[in-house]
Amino acid sequence: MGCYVRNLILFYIFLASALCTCVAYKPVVIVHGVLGDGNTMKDMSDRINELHPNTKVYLVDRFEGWSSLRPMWHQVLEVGADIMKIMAFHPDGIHLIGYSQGGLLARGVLEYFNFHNVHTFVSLSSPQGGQYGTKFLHIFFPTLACEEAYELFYSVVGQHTSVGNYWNDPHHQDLYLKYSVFLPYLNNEIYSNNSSNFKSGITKLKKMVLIGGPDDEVITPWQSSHFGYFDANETVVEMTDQPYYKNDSFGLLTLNKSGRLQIFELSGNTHIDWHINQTIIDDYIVPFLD
Ligand SMILES: *[C@@H]1O[C@H](CO)[C@@H](O)[C@H](O)[C@H]1NC(C)=O
Ligand SMILES: *[C@@H]1O[C@H](CO)[C@@H](O)[C@H](O)[C@H]1NC(C)=O
Ligand SMILES: *[C@@H]1O[C@H](CO)[C@@H](O)[C@H](O)[C@H]1NC(C)=O
Ligand SMILES: *[C@@H]1O[C@H](CO)[C@@H](O)[C@H](O)[C@H]1NC(C)=O
Ligand SMILES: *[C@@H]1O[C@H](CO)[C@@H](O)[C@H](O)[C@H]1NC(C)=O
Ligand SMILES: CC(=O)N[C@H]1CO[C@H](CO)[C@@H](O)[C@@H]1O
Repeated sequence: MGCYVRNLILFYIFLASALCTCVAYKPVVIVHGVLGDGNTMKDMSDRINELHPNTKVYLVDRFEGWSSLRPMWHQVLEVGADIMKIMAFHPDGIHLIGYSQGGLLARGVLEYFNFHNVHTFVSLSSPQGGQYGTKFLHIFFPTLACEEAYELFYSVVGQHTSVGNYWNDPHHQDLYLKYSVFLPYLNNEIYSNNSSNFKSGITKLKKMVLIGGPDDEVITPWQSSHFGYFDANETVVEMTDQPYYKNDSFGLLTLNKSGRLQIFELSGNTHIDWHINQTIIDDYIVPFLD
């Protein structure tokens, strides 16, 4: 009888530890925005831990401040190498959150390091479709006119800035495709040896969550956060009407068709609000970090 009780207790201990492993939340990596640093994402990290106790959260601390303007591929390779090391510690998978430029950087990591083990990718008001707007431009280049920025960005020199890498001038698409070394490749708008790898990095995600909204004021058009973008008349073409969506060039259609693409349009947030607004963290981000 004593032995039976002991075995029963051992069994419950075994069961409890098995359950503990089951409910453990996957680690989360957060990529900060342009001009930001790891610490700017600390509130989000703290809140994730309040709601999902014991979650290991890694804040990317590379390319902080002005160095966030370094070329996108350079940042993708360095940050990606860090994230690969984190993944090696967590073979059951991780979640990835990118805010603003950090969301585009994170997409670059997912596509380039297509053997990643990311389950949920959250893109928080990121210029996924590119950027063409005065307010954003003037944060870095106060005297440059939006209409003329292409002359700087669509050049070999201009491509040495992150902003140039995703500057998407709807009136100069020929130059965009000719000079931009980043966004058209990431979108597989230009076919390359890497195209099918890039796509597989997206289609293996369990979930992609896109968050953005009309009061952003910095991401222009704001629909870029949802893969929508300007046509030649500066009319916004929604994601589902974009050629790269319709021909599934990098996997968005595949994600959507299988119910793995979640899009949230939220009003009342300017660009600097997204990562500190607790409603957004609680209701639109944390539920996907299981
Ligand atoms: C998909 O559409 C893009 C336009 O965004 C085009 O550049 C690309 O060549 C197309 N790819 C395929 C495989 O049709
Ligand atoms: C792409 O791959 C093909 C075949 O493997 C190779 O011949 C070609 O040189 C590659 N192109 C580039 C730009 O690496
Ligand atoms: C832009 O507007 C003009 C005139 O309204 C129209 O003819 C043209 O087809 C439009 N172009 C696009 C890309 O929608
Ligand atoms: C994809 O997403 C859009 C908008 O989020 C939705 O309207 C559409 O029905 C979805 N499904 C497919 C197969 O495109
Ligand atoms: C936070 O976001 C929610 C959802 O968009 C919005 O309704 C609310 O006004 C925002 N709150 C603050 C303080 O910005
Ligand atoms: C951006 C990128 O990944 N470029 C690589 C694509 O593949 C070729 C080789 O096929 C590499 O040389 C590029 O660096």
